[in-house]
Amino acid sequence: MARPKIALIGSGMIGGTLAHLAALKEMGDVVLFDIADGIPQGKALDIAESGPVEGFDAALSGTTSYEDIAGADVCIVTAGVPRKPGMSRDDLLGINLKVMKSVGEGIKEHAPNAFVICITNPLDAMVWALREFSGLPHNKVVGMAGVLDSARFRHFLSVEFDVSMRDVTAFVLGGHGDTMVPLTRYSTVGGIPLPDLVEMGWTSQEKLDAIVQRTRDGGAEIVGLLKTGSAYYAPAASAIEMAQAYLHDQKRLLPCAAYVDGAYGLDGFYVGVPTIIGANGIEKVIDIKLDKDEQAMFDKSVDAVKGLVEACKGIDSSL
Ligand code: TXD
Repeated sequence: MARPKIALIGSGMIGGTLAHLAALKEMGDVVLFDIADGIPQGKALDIAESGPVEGFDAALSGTTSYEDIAGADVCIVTAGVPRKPGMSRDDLLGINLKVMKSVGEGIKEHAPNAFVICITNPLDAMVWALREFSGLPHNKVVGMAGVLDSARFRHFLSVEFDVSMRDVTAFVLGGHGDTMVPLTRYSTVGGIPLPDLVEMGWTSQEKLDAIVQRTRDGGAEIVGLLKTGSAYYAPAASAIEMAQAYLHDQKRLLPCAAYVDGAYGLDGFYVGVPTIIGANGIEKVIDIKLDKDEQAMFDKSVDAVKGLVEACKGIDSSL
């Protein structure tokens, strides 16, 4: 059987890291696409030349032509401009909306059967726009944010509790932004919910609140340190986990920016929710019960995303 084909639209910091991880994990053959001629070709060749050392057989190529993504099984979209210090995700809206239009049209024409994972910010609005421009089924177009946000939450928790991060699970809902909703009630260490751990005296409410806030600010913290761009190792690893869930029909329960129609009282809207990812893309949206405070935070987050989607419609009248 032929190897799966993975098209990476955008070959910048995350795109290059995605290509490297996909090759190391032997997920399939990788095509790097970018409008900056030379970058995708150079990164593809550099990673391919690590193959003999690492011992992988994946074929890698770089291109500036959409024809080369033909028949891709998975497309991961990072094309656009990343956030610079002092710039909010929303500032990126106008620039990246235009990028989503060209990417959506390229995917529609050349890879209409692909599972498409959008990473470009502002995430929840961009994944919505990409779906609109590509016309692909909603279950095949999804945004990556929740896996990254909960990975950050898990990392901070594992350091606070001094336990392996393998034993920490975390749940993050809502939009990828300052209004994201880390759910402490559904986050656990070895199956013990975080509020119980506070009661047991393993940590304090103040410390837990600080970790929740640090999770919300996780992207900005990295931007502030790097100064010349945003995070790329953890974002790439997170999207790879989603791609693998699809390619291997793993039925993973992962938080993603998915199209929600019916659940959470929403009618046809992209926002971060727990989903099942398998061979049919987003196979299910898990509608969990929220208490009053959580619902209020979720509503606030949904409103923030709604504002962005309306702004997109104001910029591009075809939406
Ligand atoms: O959780 C998340 N979703 C995120 C999102 C976490 C971290 C970063 N996140 C966002 O991902 C970030 O705000 C950006 O919007 C994207 C990509 O971040 P990256 O760090 O990879 O940005 P780069 O290095 O600038 O790469 C972007 C590439 C660059 O090579 C451009 O030449 C290319 O995109 N680009 C295009 N490619 C194809 N087509 C078009 N139109 C295009 N425009 C720019």
